[in-house]
Amino acid sequence: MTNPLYDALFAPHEGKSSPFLLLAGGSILSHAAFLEMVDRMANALTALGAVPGDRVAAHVMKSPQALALYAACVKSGTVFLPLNTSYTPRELDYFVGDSAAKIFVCDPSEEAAVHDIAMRTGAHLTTLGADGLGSLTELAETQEPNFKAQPRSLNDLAALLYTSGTTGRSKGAMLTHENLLSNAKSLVEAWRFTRDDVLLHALPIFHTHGLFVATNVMLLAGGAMIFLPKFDVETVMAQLPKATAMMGVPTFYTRLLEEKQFSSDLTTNMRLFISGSAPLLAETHKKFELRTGHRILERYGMTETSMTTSNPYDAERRAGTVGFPLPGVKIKVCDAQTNAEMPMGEIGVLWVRGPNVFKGYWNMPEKTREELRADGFFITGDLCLIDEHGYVHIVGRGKDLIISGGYNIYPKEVEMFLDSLPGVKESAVVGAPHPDFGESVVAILVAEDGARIDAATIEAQTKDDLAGFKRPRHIEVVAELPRNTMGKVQKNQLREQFADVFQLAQD
Ligand code: MCA
Ligand code: AMP
Repeated sequence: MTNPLYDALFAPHEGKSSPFLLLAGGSILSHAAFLEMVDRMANALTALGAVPGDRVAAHVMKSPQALALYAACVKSGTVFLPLNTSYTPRELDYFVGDSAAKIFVCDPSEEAAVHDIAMRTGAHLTTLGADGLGSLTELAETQEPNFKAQPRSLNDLAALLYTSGTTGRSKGAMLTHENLLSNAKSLVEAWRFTRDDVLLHALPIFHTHGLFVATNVMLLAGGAMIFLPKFDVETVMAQLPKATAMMGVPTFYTRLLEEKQFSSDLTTNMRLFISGSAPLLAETHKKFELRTGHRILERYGMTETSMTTSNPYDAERRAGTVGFPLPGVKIKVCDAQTNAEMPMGEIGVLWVRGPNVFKGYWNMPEKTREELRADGFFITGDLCLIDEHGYVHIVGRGKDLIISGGYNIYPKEVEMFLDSLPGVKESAVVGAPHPDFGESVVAILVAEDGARIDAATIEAQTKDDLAGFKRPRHIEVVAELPRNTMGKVQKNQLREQFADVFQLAQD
């Protein structure tokens, strides 16, 4: 038996001195050196008691060692569970507990704050910092630099990625070796990646975009990555001339366009700019082409499905569309109420089927049945239409979701937190257009009878418990929320009412 992901993504590079990670400060980590790190790390995980199938939760900053941890999970047959670095201990508690993680890797600075979580859930706590140091790497350094890849089947889990849900409770999407491998293969081909490519990697590695779309594609193609800790516009501009491709969320592109010095002189070596995770405004697409001569290639996907559609590499990349289904992926557009397939050109909910579609939600069979049908189609909740040329347009969301700078926020989760604060009777959370993040969070609150609440106090109360990107950036206290005759809060009315708050704040 083999290990499908390891065999395809990592094994071909064993012993190769080819560059893999080009790091800030100029040092280069070869494929061979990276794989040696992976073997030591896999031995360390085993020494800590992890066996194939166990979940390894990672709340760690981006570093070569953090990437090696992902690879070590693949090689040891354990299930990698990456967690957004901005999650607070309150949020981490749920993920570590729900997944019954065997190992919980955290940043050394938060060890004391999450100690109780590990005690309560029975996870073994170990540390890894942004500098690559911590108790996990200390243990890894004492281990042998060889580890035999553990046998796995295509249907075995490789990763568990939590995505928030409309009910306010996050769902763990179970991703198999086949899901990740089939998608990486499609993308390498669709986007023509080869070993000559150098990808500018400024995305976080705890989500599908930076981890699977970017990293798996580069591993399969055999190229190198300029591996930056985060998106910093100055650094990105300085590194662009050395890169051939970049993947980013729309905020990357709008931030680059805001820089006067950003010009085609910096992009002559580039062959491809890719955007996804949130809608790229047609206006940004056009401005980018005017400035650089490059037409950004927009694609569309989800944690549950990895990538499903992409604009073409060779044919026309159409602004405001996400292109065509990838090879092997079947899509259809269905009526939200009847599930009947819609005629071409009409708006409905996008359904997806293919080897890329996940196995279901961890420990949530009912939720899985609701969204992943017996015939293999996954109901994305995104509203789209397919035009007469076959291009898919994402025109909205059937789900109550805000996407801020590429991060998803489910209003229900924030509302549940706000409702629990002293003096708050109820709340409604909506997204409003934001010049930098695309969309951002607005909270509208009603005080309990006789209580006084104000925006500043509420804001302060969100600091310790809500990840930064989820925190409302505008808070309004009102006498009552608008409701329809059925008593349902009229979110569309609130969205309209607060549509300008971030624009006005900028003027
Ligand atoms: C950071 N902050 C944010 C965001 N990011 N607030 C709202 N939305 C955000 N996205 C807040 C922090 O909490 C902090 O707040 C302040 O901004 C500065 O933090 P910093 O880390 O310096 O922020 P930044 O460097 O400006 O980050 C913005 C960013 C980053 C570069 C756009 O968010 C980013 O890299 N986003 C990529 C997300 C991504 O990879 N998504 C893929 C999901 P305070 O000052 O109050 O503390 S996968 C997916 O969606 C599917 C599968 C797909 O199709 O790809
Ligand atoms: P996540 O659950 O974090 O994987 O985010 C997936 C969601 O991001 C999708 O359901 C879409 O709503 C959105 N998304 C991803 N790519 C695009 C895109 N190119 N255009 C519009 N929305 C997108």
